[in-house]
Amino acid sequence: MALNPNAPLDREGLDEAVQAVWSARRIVLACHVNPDGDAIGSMLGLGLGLEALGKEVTYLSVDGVPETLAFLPGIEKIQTHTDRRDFGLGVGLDAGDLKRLGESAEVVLSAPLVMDIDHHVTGGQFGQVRLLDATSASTAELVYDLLLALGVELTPEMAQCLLCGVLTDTGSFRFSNTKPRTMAVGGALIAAGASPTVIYESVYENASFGAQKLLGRAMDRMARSTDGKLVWSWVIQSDFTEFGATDKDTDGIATALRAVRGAEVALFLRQMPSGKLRVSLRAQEPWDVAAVAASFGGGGHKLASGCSLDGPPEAAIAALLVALTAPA
Ligand SMILES: [Mn+2]
Repeated sequence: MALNPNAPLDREGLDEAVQAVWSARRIVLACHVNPDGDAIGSMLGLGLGLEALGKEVTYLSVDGVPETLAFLPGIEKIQTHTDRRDFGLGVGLDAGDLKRLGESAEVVLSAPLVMDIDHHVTGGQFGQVRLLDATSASTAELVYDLLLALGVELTPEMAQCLLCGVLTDTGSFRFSNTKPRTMAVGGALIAAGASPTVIYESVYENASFGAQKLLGRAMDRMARSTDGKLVWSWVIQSDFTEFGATDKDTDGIATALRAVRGAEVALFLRQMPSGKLRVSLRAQEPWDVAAVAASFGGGGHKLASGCSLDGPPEAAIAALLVALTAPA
């Protein structure tokens, strides 16, 4: 029954969220810094739905919209900043905590009623109204239920924005957070007019030439431990310059390292303009790369962490490998 995507899940906070929307005429929505497909997609999907209900909606993303998401309908509505403080409801989406809303946090908090919609539930919850579910694969799925509960009829535009959130946060239905209902909701969104093809091509087949060349350099430099469990690579400033690439263009490299058969921990180092090396560690169970990152003054989660080290890359890698293979 919970599979039925045409009825909202009986979620904690859903009734309060519906009441909050009905209580306000002017609503400000804000997503997190460095926004991803779920941040922008869930914000736009919700906003378009609220506009269909006659609400006046302001959309805030302090870091704007990444080029790969510029295809989403309604993208032109998004602002990086507003001076308005006359909102009846402030909503933060996909943020984890208030700090991740950046300067938008102050705008959201200026409203008499504040709502948190999120699937990151790690202690940073905020607002009087909370639509939170850590088992949901995406914030877009929570927004989907809210729109259903509000009686909004999904347009193809809303559906496209929400499916973008669902697809990007599940790695196109491949990650372990993909549940039967995730796919049921995906199906309902496609039935409402969303196009997975357009989303896929825009998000995943839209890399810059420089980004692909940089990936090639990193793959060429890739090395591994004798047992094959540790895989590493790096890029330095001259690589960025040679290919006209930016730091953003390194996004998929750690994942590509992890994709090597037998690899359990991927170390990816990228040199910043200051010369410092930023280290990304991506692991699978039972590794704990948070502890390794912490020993170098960094932090993160058990399976994904980061830290900064001084160069050169070869020496930094050697130090990291010692820390990784040291008996606990
Ligand atoms: Mn998300």
